[in-house]
Order: sequence, then structure tokens, then C-alpha cells
Amino acid sequence: MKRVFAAMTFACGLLYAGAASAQVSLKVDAPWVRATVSTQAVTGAFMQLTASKDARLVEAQSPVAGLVEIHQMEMDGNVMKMHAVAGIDLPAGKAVALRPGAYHLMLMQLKRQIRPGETVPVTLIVEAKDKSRTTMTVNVPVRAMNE
Ligand SMILES: [Cu+2]
Repeated sequence: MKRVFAAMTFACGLLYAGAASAQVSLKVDAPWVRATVSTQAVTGAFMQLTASKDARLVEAQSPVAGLVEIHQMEMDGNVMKMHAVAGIDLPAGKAVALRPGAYHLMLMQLKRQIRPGETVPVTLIVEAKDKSRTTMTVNVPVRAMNE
């Protein structure tokens, strides 16, 4: 009996080790997408991301957009410009804000109008330092354009 118990403990130890090296868990707070008018092909998605360990947001996708880019907005002289970046670093336990005027997700090639009150699925792909990837889909509420 004692031997069986020891064997079980060992097995649990292995499982635990597996869990400890497992993927990053990602917390998403206050996500929102800016609503569009019917002719608009592009909009922004914003949220606060906190990763359980050092990671990097490397990709995002949404079924309503042909392409989602990770963007940064910066002052270039006195003009605000945005450009695509390869990713956003997410230091362990630190909340990183994606907000208007800074980092954001750009939903491009929109397939339809995005209306206030609906939610839009956005899939986030985060890469840990060991290159393992975690995928998480968030249902993101849509807010009116003037918010
Ligand atoms: Cu942008």
C-alpha cells in the first residue's frame, strides 16, 4: 500500500511539473471595440492585458476583419501617426494598456459594420519566452464612436 502511494505521489509530481512549465495565462480587462459607420473598413480594439509570466502579444485575429494588425500610435513631430509593430511585450504580472493614442489592435478589411451593443470575437495569440503559444478568444463589446 505504501508503495502504491509513493508511485501515485510521483505521478502527481510529474503532472505538477507539466503544469508549472505550461503556457502563459492571460487576463484581459475592459476590452472594447470602436463602432463603425457602414462605409468604414478599419476600427480599433482596446483592452488591458496582464500575462502570468513574461510573454509577448504576437498576433490577433477576428472573424469580422480580414486582417488584424498590432499598432502603436506615436507623435512624429507634432503629428500623431500609427504604424504596425511585430508585437507588444507583456512583462509578468504587469498590466499593459492598449488604448486610443497608444498601442491598439487595428481591425482592418472589415467584413461588415460594427454596431454599438454587439460583441465581436477577438483572438489573441501570446508567445512565451520558450516560444510556446497561448491562444485566447475574448468577446469584445462594441462602443459608440464618440466614446
Ligand atoms: Cu491603428
